[in-house]
Amino acid sequence: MHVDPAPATYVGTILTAVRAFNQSRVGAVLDDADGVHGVDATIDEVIFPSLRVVGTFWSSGTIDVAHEHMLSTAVARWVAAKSAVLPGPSRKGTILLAAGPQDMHTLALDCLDLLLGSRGVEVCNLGAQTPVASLLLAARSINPTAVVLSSHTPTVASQAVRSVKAVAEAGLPVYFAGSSFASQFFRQNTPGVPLDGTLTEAAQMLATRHTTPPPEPVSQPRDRFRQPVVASA
Ligand code: B12
Repeated sequence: MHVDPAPATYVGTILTAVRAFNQSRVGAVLDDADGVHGVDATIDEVIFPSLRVVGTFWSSGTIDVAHEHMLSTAVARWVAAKSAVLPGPSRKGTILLAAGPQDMHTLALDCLDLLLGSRGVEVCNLGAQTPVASLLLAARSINPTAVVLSSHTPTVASQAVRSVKAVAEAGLPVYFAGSSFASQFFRQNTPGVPLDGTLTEAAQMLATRHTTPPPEPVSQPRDRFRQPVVASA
């Protein structure tokens, strides 16, 4: 009997590929995981755990920063390829995404972008190191239904908090995510709503709360007048 591997199994395979600098293998493993478990689980249960392990190994000196860079590039390529073949948005409302003014960590934002896109949500993703003034400029221009600000570098968290405050002062619903906001000090000084759960939960919540589905197709007039089928004797 064939049993599909659990999502966690792919993490070990990715780590082996990362150690061997086998970038194409990382992409192939993500394709396999996606084929079996779908894009939501691939992001939450394969990509994120792999990033955490590689981040921990890098900070403890077990692997080189080159390994971390290689995994980051492989993930970015995979997410971009998946995003490129999505159909256009079908829901009403645009979600604006941005990293903090000093923050180069964009992978989680790109993954959220993909998960929102796969739900038919229009996204405007400003990416890394978005200055506060530029974030407000984009917000004024597209009038988003919600803004998500991410930051993963606690040393630059105060700048990210400033972005969140500026968006809240502009009267827009604002969410924040990433390890920079783990500290209670920042949480107490940050308006907005934390996204602490999985990316799938965040995408689902943003889609349902801040965007609306396309209108239901109008029922076919022919159906209304269709005669009930009478069984013949
Ligand atoms: C990839 C990576 C990089 C890449 C980023 C590439 C890219 N395009 O994104 C590069 C190489 C550029 C990089 C640079 C740096 N990095 Co780095 N990086 C990482 C790594 C491995 C993954 C980051 C990530 O995407 N995390 C996403 C997930 C995996 O993080 P998480 O905290 O578990 O997420 C949970 C929640 O917070 C939430 N969440 C998190 N993000 C988001 C986003 C959204 C939208 C939502 C809804 C939810 C959500 O979901 C998860 C729960 O289910 C992390 C390791 C780690 N554990 O995060 C280090 C890490 C964040 N980096 C770190 C550091 C120190 C740096 C540098 C300062 C290194 C240096 N000396 O130059 C620079 C900072 C540059 C800058 N100014 O921003 C440290 C931060 C240390 C700390 N906490 O104090 C970490 C934790 C590594 C470590 N273990 O030490 N990094």
